[in-house]
Amino acid sequence: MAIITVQAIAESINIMGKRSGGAMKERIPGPIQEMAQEETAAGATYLDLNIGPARKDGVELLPWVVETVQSCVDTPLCLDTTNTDAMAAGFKVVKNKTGAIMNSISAQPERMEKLIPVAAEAGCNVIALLWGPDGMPRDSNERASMAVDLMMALSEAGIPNEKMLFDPIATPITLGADQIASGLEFLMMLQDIAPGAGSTVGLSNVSNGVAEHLRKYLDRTYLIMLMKYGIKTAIVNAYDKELMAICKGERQDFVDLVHGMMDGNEPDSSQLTGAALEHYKTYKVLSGQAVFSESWLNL
Ligand code: THG
Repeated sequence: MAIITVQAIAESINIMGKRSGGAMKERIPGPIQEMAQEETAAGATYLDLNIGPARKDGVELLPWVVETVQSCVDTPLCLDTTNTDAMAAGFKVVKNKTGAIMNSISAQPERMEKLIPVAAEAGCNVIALLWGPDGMPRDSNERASMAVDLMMALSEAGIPNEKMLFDPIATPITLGADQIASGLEFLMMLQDIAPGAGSTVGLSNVSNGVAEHLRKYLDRTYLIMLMKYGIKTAIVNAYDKELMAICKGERQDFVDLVHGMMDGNEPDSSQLTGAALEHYKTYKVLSGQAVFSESWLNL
């Protein structure tokens, strides 16, 4: 089988993060610059700079974070905030605008109105988040209809499909495997909806609420499942070396195992050991063939 890779959008420069959050609030460049260098060295294609809602000082904070990072690395940036004024202010100082990502435009009319002109002007890539006026889509059809709305509005502004990254919104395994299946189903439909468009997902959403030491197993196997349907980018923890190896196409044996199972080929699990067995058990849970509990790897 052909080698598949995923462009990693490194998630750790984040207002909620231990190292980066305090540094952002206090405007201390050092920790943020170190993280930018570490994430870049780990193989990140983009650096997500997430200031959250930043209601008070976002228009000042995001440009500061952008300039802080740009002064030490050339890695393309992914600006992540729900504050539309901060997003516009951040893009003003981005050096490589056409290589950057706006994270994100959702299917909420006021966000579309404010941000689409900013994205069109910058010529950047855009994450089209499938989150509507009524919140989270319930199934793949609702995802498809939101995707059509977003694609039409982006196209009208002159943004080509190739600059769009659709995010079907990953949901935690604790909410059940049906929602996970519906996100995957949407990815299967994407090239019919928006030919040439890309995709992304906040990977670690899948393991939200699960004990910290177990999260990485869910994230890694889920990424391999997304790769079957051509996920182009993913927002990931670049400090997880094994996950980055999957992104870089260096774990072909595990990709073949999980994709084989997705095609209905049941391996002889008594022959599996180590990480292969972990992927096997985790796939069973993520696909809904086994019920999720925090002891899934021990069963
Ligand atoms: N889709 C899109 N953008 C997104 C998300 C998405 N942006 C935000 C989020 N989801 C993805 N980013 C993160 C960033 C950090 C963590 C998870 C997702 C995270 N942080 C550590 C934790 O909570 O354990 C804390 C790290 C620390 O303390 O340093 O998990 O879905 N388009």
